[in-house]
Parts: sequence; structure tokens; C-alpha cells
Amino acid sequence: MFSALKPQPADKILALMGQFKADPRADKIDLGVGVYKDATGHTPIMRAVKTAEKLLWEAETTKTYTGLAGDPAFNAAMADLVLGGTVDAGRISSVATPGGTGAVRQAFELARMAAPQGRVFVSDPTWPNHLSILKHLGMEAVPYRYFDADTRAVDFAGMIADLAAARAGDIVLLHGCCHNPTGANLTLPEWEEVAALLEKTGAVPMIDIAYQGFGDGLDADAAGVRLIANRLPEVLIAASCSKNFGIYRERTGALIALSDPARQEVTQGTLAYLNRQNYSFPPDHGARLVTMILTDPALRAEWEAELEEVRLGMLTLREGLATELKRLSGSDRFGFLAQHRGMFSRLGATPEQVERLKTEHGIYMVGDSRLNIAGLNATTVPILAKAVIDVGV
Ligand code: PLP
Ligand code: TYF
Repeated sequence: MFSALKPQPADKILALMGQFKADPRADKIDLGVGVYKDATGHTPIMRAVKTAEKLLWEAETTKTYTGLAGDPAFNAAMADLVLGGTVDAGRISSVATPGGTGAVRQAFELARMAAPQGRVFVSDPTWPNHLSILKHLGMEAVPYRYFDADTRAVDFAGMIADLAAARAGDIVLLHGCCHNPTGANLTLPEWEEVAALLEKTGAVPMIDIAYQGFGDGLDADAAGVRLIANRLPEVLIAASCSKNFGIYRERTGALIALSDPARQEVTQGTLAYLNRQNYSFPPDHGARLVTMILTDPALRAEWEAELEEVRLGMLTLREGLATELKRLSGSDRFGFLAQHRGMFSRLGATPEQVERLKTEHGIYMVGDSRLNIAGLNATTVPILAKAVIDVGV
């Protein structure tokens, strides 16, 4: 039977991780996979997470099953983190999922159950996993213009023009903040316009928020989600705890669905049903740590402080890189690096230039020239800047 299986395309980002590991050069620089790294290149366990793990080890008395939806306290804490108490609890359905990816997958599945012919509008470009999951589910992805390759900013007029084609039954997938892979984000007035357009078309927004706290701060990064949540009757939100709690391998995320209160029970039941079909009970360890941190004032303060250090560190690297490139190029054309937010920016290098950065300089970035800002430090910023100019970007 297995002889009928065909080779599947590799995930380019994960394949790059393997290439980097195999490179023997001591001075190689990893700007590939979207994992936060400190100045020494280490992905730390956050202080509050370490403390919560210790407390949990002492306090936990059972590892029996939770519920299909996961721990209700986690679901409530995540809804509060993302929505900031702005949405009536009667509209909120929520389940714990294995990471943000699990939430994305189940959000698509819910959409397909509700509207089998519906299409999913995706930004061009978007996180490659969005496209591969949609393909796997046999759902149609419709790209909308998002990134202006010349300005490296959002092509908002193009985006609005393309989203006008969405209709009831369709999903419009938006990145809540820190757009992956471009780093270019909507302003609040632009979110307003998107909300007005969605209202007109009847399409349902789905917001993937995987980097809350990495851009302009925990509340600022959720401002677009909160605006949409309060303007549109139905909203899907896939939230990841991988980055902002640094618990990647614990597989922690939440799928939140907002509906009319009259539809909440069925919506919640559908989310729990989807968990059961896919894996029954969601992972609990990471979710429990997140709940402890979000609900204990001291732990929360510690987490928020460290998250802020991480965010500001990335901003400093952005500014440093933009300044160095301005100096070397004698132009402002790299100014977008300081305007972008989150871990990523799309540099605008050609595939050949990306290849040369790798082979000649040992600098690894994704083929579309997405670079992970957190892969840099004060020493490597000037090295990258020089290499970028050297290969002719
Ligand atoms: N969505 C986007 C845009 C991402 O970049 C990621 C990756 O970090 C995720 C979702 C989900 O990540 P995870 O499944 O590790 O929580
Ligand atoms: O875009 C990234 O680099 C992160 C990590 O299949 C990631 O989101 C990459 C690929 C993948 C899952 C996570």
C-alpha cells in the first residue's frame, strides 16, 4: 500500500534549518526559522515559564484527561489576552489546540464544515503553512495583494481592491500583527477600512495571531483583532503561545470563535468536536503554564517584563541594521527595516542574492529573502549589512 505514496514537498524553512546545521563554518549566521534567539544565539526558557514549571511540578496532583476543549481557565485567559475584555463573553467559544498551527488547521476545518464551497483569501505572500494546510484540506486559496515589493510596505489599495471579491461563505485570513513573512503591517485606520469592507461583503475574518507582544506591545499588537472582533458578527482567531511564551515544543495555542450568543453553544460544541476528531484532548502542559502566568500578578509582571525586553531588543537590532545600511548604501532605501515589526522583514533580495549570502557569507535566510531579525546581534548587524551591499541588494 505504501508504494502508492508520493514524496511530499519539504517545508523550505525547516529544510533551511537542516542546511544551516550542516554548514561547518564557525561564523555562519542563522536568520532562517522564526524562533527568537538572544544575543548569544540561544532560545531561552522565559523566567516566568521556568518559575511556573517549578510551581506546577509541586502543585500538580493528576495528569488525568482535561476536557475536549482543554482547561476552561486557559481558554478564558487566552480570550482575555487577545481580546482584552472588549468582547461580551456570550459571544466567545474557545478551545486549546496544539500550537497556533493546530488552531489554524481547525479554523479552516470549521469554515469548510460551515460553507463547503467557501474560499479562503490569503495575503500574497503568507506563511507557507497556510497554503499547504489549505491544499491538504482541498480548500481553495485566493491570494490578495498585500506587499508592495518596491516600497516594502503594505499595498493597501491593492489589498482592498482584491478583498472586494470576497463574499458570504468565504474566509479572509489576516495576520493579527507582525506579518509573516514580510514584517509589513496594517495601521489601525487600515484595519477600520478592512472591517468596513468585510461588513459589506459578508465574508468572515480569520485572524492568525502568532506574535502578540513582539511588535508594538501586547495591547497594541492586538488592536486590529479587537477592532475586528467588535465590528464583525462572526470571527475566527488562531492564537499561538509558541513565540510570546517561548514554549515552541509544548504545542500551545487556542482557537477562538466569536458568534451571535444564540449560536455560541453550537459553535463551542463544534470546536470541541473538531478537537475530538483530530486528537481528542489538546496538550495541557504548556497551556497550564500560560494560565498560571496570565492569572498570577507576579508571574504575569515577570513575563511581561521579559517579553518587553525581547521586543525592544529586536527593535534595537532593526534600527541598527537600517542605520548601518543607510551608511553603507548612502541611501534611505533600507529604512523599511526600522518600520517593520516583529521577527521578520522581507529584504527584497533576489533568489540569486539570497543564495550568494548563504554560499559566500554563511548568512542563511529564507529564499524569499525573509530574515529573522532575532538571529542578529550587535556583532553580526554590520557583517550582514556589508554582505547585503556586497551581493548588490
Ligand atoms: N501562524 C504564523 C503566521 C506563524 O508564523 C506561526 C509560526 O510560528 C504559527 C501560526 C504557529 O506556530 P505554532 O504552531 O508553533 O504555535
Ligand atoms: O515561519 C516560521 O519560521 C515559524 C516557524 O512548518 C515555523 O512560523 C516554520 C515552519 C513550520 C512551522 C513553524
